[in-house]
Amino acid sequence: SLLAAELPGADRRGELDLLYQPIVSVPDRRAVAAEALIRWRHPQLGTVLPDEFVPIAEEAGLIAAVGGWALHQACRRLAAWRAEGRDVRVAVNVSAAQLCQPDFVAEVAAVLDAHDVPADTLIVEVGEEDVVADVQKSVTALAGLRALGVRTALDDFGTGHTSLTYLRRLPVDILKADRALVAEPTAHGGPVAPLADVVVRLGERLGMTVVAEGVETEEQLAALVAAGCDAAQGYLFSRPVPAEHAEAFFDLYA
Ligand code: G
Ligand code: G
Ligand code: MN
Ligand code: NA
Repeated sequence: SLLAAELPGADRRGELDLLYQPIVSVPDRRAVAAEALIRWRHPQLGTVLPDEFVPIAEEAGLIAAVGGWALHQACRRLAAWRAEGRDVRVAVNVSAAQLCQPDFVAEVAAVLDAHDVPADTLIVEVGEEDVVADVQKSVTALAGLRALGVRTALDDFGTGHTSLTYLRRLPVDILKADRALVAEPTAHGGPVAPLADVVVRLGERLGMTVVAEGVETEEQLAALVAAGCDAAQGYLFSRPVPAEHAEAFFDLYA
């Protein structure tokens, strides 16, 4: 395809970009992290979204290059924000092909070192469906990241095929409840959406922090707070925005 032919070198041509979406603790609504979301600014086609080009990158064997660019760029931004005294963490999305490369954990260690950022300020997100693709390799890589001090997150949770016994084995610190769960109607018009409520309790019982994705309304937020959710992300707080706009969400240390 045209995209597959043009993706090589998109990083060098300056066509890749990262937007950031704040993740806020609730109910206090304090921004605690920013998720980095990649965009390809194609000179003719305009903005190409990751759902379209990440699978192409994976098929063309380019995911290590694209993912490596995103990891570097996100850590550079994280280092700059922390140098300004901002109390922030950054979450990076990683696909299965990238996570399961034998040198991935070493690459993360090298990038953290190069930008001199504390490991516990980086969050690596991997999709539930990505983990299922190779559970053993994923567990090994996630455990390796954790051994570095990096935080790990299971993305899009509740829509894929992770069994509860697998979930128990996964070395993840954070459960990101997919926006489909958040959008579920509340029961009998009451305050609690049943599926989101169950995911919050599940995370609690497994000792994982729960982040609700795709929060768009105050009603959804209220239901999540009632359930005891730790953090939330979504258009209610902010769309994904350029770094210079995202930084305003983060407090400077006193
Ligand atoms: O930004 P948007 O909501 O359109 O993201 C859509 C999907 O693309 C999400 O599932 C997200 O995890 C994924 N994604 C965003 N940025 C990256 C990235 O840098 N690398 C990988 N592998 N996936 C990404
Ligand atoms: O799969 P992942 O969670 O990494 O991707 C996040 C995707 O969800 C991005 O494409 C982002 O643009 C999108 N997103 C973020 N917040 C909201 C929201 O409140 N509503 C909807 N519909 N999409 C959102
Ligand atoms: Mn994500
Ligand atoms: Na998600």
